[in-house]
Amino acid sequence: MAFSAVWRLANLGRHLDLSESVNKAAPVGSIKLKVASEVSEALSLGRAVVALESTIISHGMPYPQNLETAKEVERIVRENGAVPATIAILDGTPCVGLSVEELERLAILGTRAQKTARRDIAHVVACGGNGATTVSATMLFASMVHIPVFVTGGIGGVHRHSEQTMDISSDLTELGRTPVTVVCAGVKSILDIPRTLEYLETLGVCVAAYKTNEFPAFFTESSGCKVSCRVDTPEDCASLIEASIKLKLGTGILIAVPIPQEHSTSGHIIESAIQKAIKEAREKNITGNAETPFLLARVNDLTGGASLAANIALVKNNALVGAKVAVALAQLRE
Ligand code: PSU
Ligand code: MN
Repeated sequence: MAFSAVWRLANLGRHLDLSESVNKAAPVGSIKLKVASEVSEALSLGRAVVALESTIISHGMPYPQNLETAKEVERIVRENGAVPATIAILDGTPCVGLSVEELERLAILGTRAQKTARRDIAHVVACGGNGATTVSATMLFASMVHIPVFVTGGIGGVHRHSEQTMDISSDLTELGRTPVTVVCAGVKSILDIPRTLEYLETLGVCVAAYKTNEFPAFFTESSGCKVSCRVDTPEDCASLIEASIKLKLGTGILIAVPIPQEHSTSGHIIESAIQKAIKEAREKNITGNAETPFLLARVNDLTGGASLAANIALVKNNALVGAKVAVALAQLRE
């Protein structure tokens, strides 16, 4: 087993000098949290670590592309000088840093793993289940062990028609309460992008766009929505993160990186597939946490795999940027 430590959260505070805000989030008592030896070593030495989520593996992509992408993303993080820490709950134990066998297990489980947002964590732990963590749950575990940077493809947001459904992803509220920086390619246009940005403003979340003034729209580079903060280098990102932490703002940061231009050409074809998939979801009454996985899979079918290819390309690009940000942050703190 690749784990040097089975840390008890109650003790973790002493080992890692968890801040008050983290202790508040951490259950006190005998819940175990497994941290891979490579990750705990890097954390204790102040080296760069990048957290990665697991719902993108189980629910975001089909097998075997999910496994190939997960491994490739970890490789890119390593190649750029950081240690990857994919986060999931396995047999009821929250794990920070997975072995290749564990990544395979999750990838094969696919949607049989439970999609685990913050609200689901206690249930999955209590029944000893396998939980693939969404952005909200991944942020929470990353903050418990003090990993400041987290890379994914896209986050959840305010859904279209939310004025009727109240469907607003807990990823947004987590960004408002947990000090972790999420590097992503924006939110998909399956969501309501302007409302997502409004909601993040309400929650006090800094939204920064990487090398652009506009919030990207996942499959395409621009959404038509301006952001108030632009960052042009990993060092810019590191300074922003450090300032936010030193100010004890307690909120997360969203760094939105546009999809590389060569992969964004199919964006408009994908957009019409999205419209069709949303209509189908309405007709089939697919709502709640089933909606995002349904739309992702359906859009992939409708585009003959083009959306999956673009998704994989942008996740890899985010891993590259995120690793560089984590390295720049570690250097800033030396
Ligand atoms: N967006 C993607 N791919 C994904 C997700 C979002 O392009 O796999 C996943 C992430 O794990 C995110 C979650 O945290 O969906 C949001 O789900 P919901 O909309 O149910 O909150
Ligand atoms: Mn939802």
